[in-house]
Order: sequence, then C-alpha cells, then structure tokens
Amino acid sequence: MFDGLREKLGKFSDDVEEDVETEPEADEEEESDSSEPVDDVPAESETDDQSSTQEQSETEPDDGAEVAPSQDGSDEDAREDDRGIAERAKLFATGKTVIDEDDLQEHLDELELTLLSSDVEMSVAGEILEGVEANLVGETRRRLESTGSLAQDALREALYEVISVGQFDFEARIADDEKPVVIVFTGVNGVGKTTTIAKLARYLEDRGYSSVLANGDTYRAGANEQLGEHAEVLSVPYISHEQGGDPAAVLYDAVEYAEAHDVDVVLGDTAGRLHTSEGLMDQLSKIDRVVDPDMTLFVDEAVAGQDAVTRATEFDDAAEIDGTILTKADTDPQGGAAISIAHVTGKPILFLGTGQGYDHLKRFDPEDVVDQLTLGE
Ligand SMILES: Nc1nc2c(ncn2[C@@H]2O[C@H](COP(=O)(O)OP(=O)(O)OP(=O)(O)O)[C@@H](O)[C@H]2O)c(=O)[nH]1
Ligand SMILES: [Mg+2]
Repeated sequence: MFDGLREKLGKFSDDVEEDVETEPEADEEEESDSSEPVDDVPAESETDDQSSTQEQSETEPDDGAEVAPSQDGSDEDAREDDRGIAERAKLFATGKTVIDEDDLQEHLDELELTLLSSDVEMSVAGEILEGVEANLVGETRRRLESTGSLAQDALREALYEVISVGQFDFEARIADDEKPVVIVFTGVNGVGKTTTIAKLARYLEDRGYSSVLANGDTYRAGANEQLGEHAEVLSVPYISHEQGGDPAAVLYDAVEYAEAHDVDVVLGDTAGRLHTSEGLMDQLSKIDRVVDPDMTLFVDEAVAGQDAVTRATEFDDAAEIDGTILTKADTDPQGGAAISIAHVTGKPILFLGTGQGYDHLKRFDPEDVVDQLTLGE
C-alpha cells in the first residue's frame, strides 16, 4: 500500500539529507576555549529524546543560532552570521546543521510536485510543505518516533498533522453511545459500501458488539440479495423491504428491531448516488430526520484519489458526514486521498478497506499510515 508515493517521498528525505552540512569543526575548538559551563547537556535545546544519529554526534553546546562561530570578528559580524543561518535554516533540532536556502527551496518544489502528482489535494500539499519547512527551521514537535533523519522527521510530522485531523476513538464511541448506535453509509456507486458494512459487522462482532444489517438500498436490483447473503454468512439479523420501498422506513424498522432485541449497532446501507442526484440525496435527508443516525460515514475508494476528495466534500456539504472509510487501499500505490480527505473535510478517516475478505478492514491509524508512507512499515 502506498508504495509508489513512499518511494518518491524517500527521495525528498535523501536529497535534503545529502545537502545538509555539518557546521565547521573549527567552532568546536573555539568553543572549548571559551569553555562554556553549559557544555554537557543538550538540555536547553528545544526537545528531548530525539536522536543526533547524524555524524555530528560529537556534542557541543548546540542551539546553533545563538552559539555563533565568531569570537574573533566583531559581535556585529557574529550576529549577522547567526541571523543568516537562522534564516536560511536554523536548521535542525541540534542547531548544528545547515542547508542552503536555495537548495531547500528546490527540494520543497520537488516535494510539491511529488505530492500533486500522487493526487494529494493542492491545499493539503501546501500545508505539508509549510509544515516541512517549519519543522526543519523551527522546533519539531516529535510526536512521532524519530527516524534519525532530520528531513524525514520533518516530513513525517508534517504528514501526521494533515492526516490525523479530526480523529476520534471509534470503539469508545460505540462503547459509550446509547444503544443501538445507528451508522449510515453513503457514497457513489460501486465504491464498496455494502462490502464495508459486512466487514464492519465482523469487526464489531470480534469486539463483542452485535449488529443488524439494514438494506437502505431499495434502488438497485440485486441489492437486497447481496446484503442478505452477507448477513447469512455472518449470522447477523437482516432487515429489508421490497425494491422501490422507502429507505428511511427500512432503517426505522431496523432500529426498532435493535431496540427490541438488544442489538448494539444498526448498520444501514444506502444506494450509490451522486451528490447531485436530488431525489436520492433527499432520501438521505429523510433518513436523517426519521432515524437521526449517530454517525454518517462516507465511503469511497482510495484509488479514486482527487475524485474521492472532491466527493467527500460534496457529500459533507449535502448531508453532513462524521468520517470517511477508504476502500481498496490494497490497490492504491499513491495515497493521495488517504493524505488529503481528513484535512479537506475536517472529518477523520476511520477505516481502510484492504481487500475483498471480511477481515480486510483496518482501523485507520494516522501514525501507522505515516510509517507506511515514509518507512514502509
Ligand atoms: N480490492 C478491494 N476490493 C474491494 C474492497 N472493498 C470492496 N471491494 C470490491 O468492490 C466491489 C464493489 O463493492 P460493493 O460493496 O458492492 O460496492 P457498493 O458501494 O455497495 O456498490 P453499489 O451498491 O452498487 O453502490 C466489489 O467487488 C467488492 O468486492 C477493498 O477494500 N479492496
Ligand atoms: Mg451496495
């Protein structure tokens, strides 16, 4: 998953790292002469744990901006130098490495192209670039484990910032909300809504929650049979009406069934639709009015890239969503939608579909995704 993009992102980290220079050793002598009392600790530098795995581990006081080379020249010059370094790139947590501003800009331009060509939405790409730059020049927050490569860490942090938008603890919500918890699934045709519902029923069962499947897709011929078969295989109850019936009525019946039988979760399927199909979107509003779902989840294919991002926004505008499930992540080498959707909609990605089997559903873990995108784990 995301192999294509990982390769390209790896190039960014490698290229930047190649251009990073360790500051001249000359400093060290001068510094040891001036024997600062502070020399033992990296403490007053910004962060804690992170590595100085670079070659520059010899230790010196650090925080490059203030600890200037000079001594010999005038203070003026020293400050000028400092400012130069600080502005170019007061780089990197240790303060001992610098990269030329032009070089950095060139790498950032390449990174932008990489992201855009992998279907990352434009504003999200911009946000990532800003994050990378800020993380390189300023202090990295180190929420993620350090990889020892400063450029890679900066990229990882910036990716995490956009990918983790809006995350909430799905299982805690299921556990805490009043039962039955009603979840309705929306999205365009053929993206994997019905399959995802079946997978989620299995996922919930594995965690001790019962569910009932409700077929709100009264539109497509064969929809009843399809969801009904899943219900049979999974041994979960199934509520459906005749084709052409009112989806809100199906959902209503399913909620009543759940209440009567102490079922924890109602999983409501709906027909594939475009956000522009007025009649079908009206049905969603009616479902909202009649059963007031606890969550409306937008389902789309990871492989749809930019299209998925646009559709998520359109669905959110038309019938507010609480989160997204991206299917077919197993066939997506790019990751553009996975990176962009949460930031663009402000709603989290909750699950990834990773295949056609019932067990091919993974909780979307932003840290995990960042690792996959940058480390291949
Ligand atoms: N590789 C892969 N295929 C998937 C995944 N999820 C669903 N599919 C396949 O996508 C196809 C469409 O799935 P459905 O669940 O019928 O899609 P839908 O959104 O309900 O379609 P409509 O009801 O027609 O709107 C099926 O062949 C599924 O097996 C996934 O995560 N990975
Ligand atoms: Mg379906």
